[in-house]
Amino acid sequence: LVLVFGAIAAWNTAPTPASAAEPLQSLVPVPVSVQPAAGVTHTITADTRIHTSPAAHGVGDQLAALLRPSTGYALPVADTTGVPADGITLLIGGAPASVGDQGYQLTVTSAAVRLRANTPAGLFAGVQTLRQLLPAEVESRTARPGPWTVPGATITDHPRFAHRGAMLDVARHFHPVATVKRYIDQLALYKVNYLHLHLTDDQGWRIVIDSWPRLTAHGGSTQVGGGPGGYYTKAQYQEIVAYAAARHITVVPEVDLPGHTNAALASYAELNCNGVAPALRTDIAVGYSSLCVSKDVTYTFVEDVIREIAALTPGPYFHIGGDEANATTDQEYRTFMDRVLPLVGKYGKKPLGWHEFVKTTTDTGAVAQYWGTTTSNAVVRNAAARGQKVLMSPANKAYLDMKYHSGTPLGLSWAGFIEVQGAYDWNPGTHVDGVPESAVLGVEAPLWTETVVTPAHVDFMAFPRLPAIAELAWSPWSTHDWDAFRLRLAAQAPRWTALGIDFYRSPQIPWT
Ligand code: TNX
Repeated sequence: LVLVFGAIAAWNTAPTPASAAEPLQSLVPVPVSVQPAAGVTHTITADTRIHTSPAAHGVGDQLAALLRPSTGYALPVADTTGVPADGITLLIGGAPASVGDQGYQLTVTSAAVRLRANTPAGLFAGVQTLRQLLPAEVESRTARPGPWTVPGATITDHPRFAHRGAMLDVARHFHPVATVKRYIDQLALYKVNYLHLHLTDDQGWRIVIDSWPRLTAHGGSTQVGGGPGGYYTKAQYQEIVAYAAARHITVVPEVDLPGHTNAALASYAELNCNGVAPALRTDIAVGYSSLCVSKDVTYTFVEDVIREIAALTPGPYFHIGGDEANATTDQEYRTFMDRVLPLVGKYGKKPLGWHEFVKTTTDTGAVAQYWGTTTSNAVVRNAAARGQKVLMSPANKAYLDMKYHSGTPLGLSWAGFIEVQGAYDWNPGTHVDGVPESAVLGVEAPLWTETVVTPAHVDFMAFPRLPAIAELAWSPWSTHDWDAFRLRLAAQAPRWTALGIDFYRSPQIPWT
């Protein structure tokens, strides 16, 4: 009996909290296909070995590192050329073609666990599924009693969208490397594969640019509310990029241009049309600042910044911001983008930006990030008609900085309150008129940080909405079912607790 995704939806029509406790029915994001092997389980023991094909060795080491602290087992990882009869085997190759370059097939029998994919990224995604099939205590960093039992099944899975993103605003409040790494770990568990870092804004510039050192020395010295701010050295930034890459997450750097630039304008008087540097700002107003579009030094500055950051960026995108440029006229905005977008290409990157910018270019490699609150938008509709791709981040659905309800202690509410069901119940492939699924590159959940200061704040705003958005980005729409999702989400909570994630206990979810 093969339960394809349609059958899973049917299977979940009469869910009970007891059935949701079954790990095969508790996966987030829900897989494409789950075929349970009734009555079969596999138990990881002190004797379990991890066998890997050579290209899978790195993911095997990551699986072992994940399992060793809680199990207390040695879990040696060794290369194999065959398919051993026992233990956990990770193989590159031999997965069905349907899983593509990001999917995997996981087979659990009483004798063995076998995970196959066509790429290390696919294997890594499969490891996240295996992780969720183990008891939540597997997330503990100290030894737990187990038993470490996995339900028998064959799971065949691949993502709906290639681009599954999250954004962290490190400009409004600076978030140190450790906080970003913690977020990366959380993203990996839900198969998110892009981390967009909003590195610059009116209140702070957060990455060293060697040719313009005052950007961080002065422009990085404060933040919203007037705290000390901070910034990443290039070495620290590279540490983040490498940490993400090891988890198959690509960092997208954003330098917000030409607005949202007060920190740069305050650092260098010559970037201002009047030649006068404004004071640093620690309030949360938007739309008042702009680089001087008519000065050549502006483009020297922008090219230096793009060149230096592109050199630290293995990924394909450079995010140029482009939002809320209310201090420039439409013509100035176009003049600016006409000069800046080619610079992104000059340094080997594709331009990504908040959707406004895409009105200035017909480049089909340019990606528009939709952040509007309506389902009809001429800029993105026209972009899709021209063959450009859209990244979906509708503010009234996907913004993790919106309050859950009027009493939420953190967050803003300009795009509305977003409870868990609101974050989950929309379809990225049909959300905006004239932007069909084929024009949608993926989905991103942005976390702006005007009110988000600590790692606990990040946890509270991201959980449980981040997993909801991650499921929209990964799982086929045919699996979409709020009644089933809320039970699967509830079953994730013990895992968050084991990970030390202090989540919002939404009354919409039957937490156990
Ligand atoms: C709008 S969304 C902004 C940000 C704010 C955010 C707060 C967008 C492209 N710009 O500058 O931080 O709202 O929710």
